[in-house]
Amino acid sequence: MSTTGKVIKCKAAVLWELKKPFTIEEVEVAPPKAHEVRIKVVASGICRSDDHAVSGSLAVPLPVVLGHEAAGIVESVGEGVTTVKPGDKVIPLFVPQCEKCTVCKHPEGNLCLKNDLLKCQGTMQDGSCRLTYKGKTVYSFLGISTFSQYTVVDENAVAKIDAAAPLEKVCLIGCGFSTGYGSAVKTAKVKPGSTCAVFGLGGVGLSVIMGCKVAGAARIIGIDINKDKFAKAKEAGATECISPQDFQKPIEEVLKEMSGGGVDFSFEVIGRLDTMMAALMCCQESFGVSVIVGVPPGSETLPVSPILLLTGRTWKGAVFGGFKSKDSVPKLVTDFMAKKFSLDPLITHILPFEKINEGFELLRSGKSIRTILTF
Ligand code: CND
Ligand code: ZN
Ligand code: ZN
Repeated sequence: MSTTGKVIKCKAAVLWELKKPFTIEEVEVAPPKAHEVRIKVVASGICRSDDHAVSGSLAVPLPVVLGHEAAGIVESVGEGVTTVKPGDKVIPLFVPQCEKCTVCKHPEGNLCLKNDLLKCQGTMQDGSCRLTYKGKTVYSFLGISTFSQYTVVDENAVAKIDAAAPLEKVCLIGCGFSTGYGSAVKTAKVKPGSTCAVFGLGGVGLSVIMGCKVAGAARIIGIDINKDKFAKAKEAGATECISPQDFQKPIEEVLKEMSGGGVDFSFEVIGRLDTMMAALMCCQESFGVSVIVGVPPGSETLPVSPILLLTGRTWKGAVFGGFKSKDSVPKLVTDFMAKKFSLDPLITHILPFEKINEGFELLRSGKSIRTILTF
């Protein structure tokens, strides 16, 4: 029996309170309105940004259904939708691409003004929500809420992908892989023969390393306090790995010595202010480029000496690796299918969706890179 046009009752992981476990609830998912798409989620990765929302360091309205790194199949579409149809394999986009705003029209910009990342209102683009629990509003996360068997997204926040793509792998193209890889190849524009330093060897950090390698970096130095991450980092392309805890002096000094005066490119892929400073300071003072990838606690700021930039360093950052989402995601999936990169080094655990709390514990304890939840 077709579900088109009807409310779907299904399971979703609801976060009712900060710092508490998710509970699996039966929620109602409204049909898509005009220019919206309802998706049957097939796989969703767990990214640290989801955990930042659980801890409160990324402020979101509650109750909420989190999740922003997924792949699924279109169940039905609202009026006027032309770019996807029921049955299409798709990846929801936590940064939309409306094609109409000043950012979308700019050749380099990717943070479409329709995004919900900066305000975190927890709604669809029209200001309302499609998920409810016993009739009461459940907020959306970044417009896509993928920890649910079904979700509704705006048409500009979903990309059709290759029908042969394995969804339980390419879901990582929805965030972790693209964010890291793009930070290296697109935001930093890593050059052949260069030396790179990558702070934080989680799923996003490993993807930065893969990008540095593809761009032809000669040395890729991985930095993490958890040495269990070193083996995977080397598998992804790191040439050496170090822990700040093994040195008496600040890690930026260690990296300057290792690189003969400063690295060409550095990446902060943790989300801490102290490592953002260390990453900035370890890059060469005249031509070094430092990229912020990690999401810092929203309320915190850094005192920075402008001299650090006056000498010629470049300090930048990017969301979703600087990629224009709707244009780039299908191409990244095509590249994956052509074996231009592998997602296997990122996937350490696969769990049924109901075990979502176990998946978050694996992330918090440093035991996983990416856990993929299957629905
Ligand atoms: P994950 O937690 O898997 O990795 C972080 C790594 O940093 C872990 O291996 C830690 O051991 C390590 N670490 C923690 N503290 C330190 C420290 N003081 N010194 C050195 N290493 C340390 O996280 P992830 O890879 O999923 O995400 C990384 C960051 O990227 C995180 O802040 C997340 O919110 C952010 C992000 C950004 C974007 C974007 O669009 N810019 C998208 N998704 C995630
Ligand atoms: Zn993410
Ligand atoms: Zn736009």
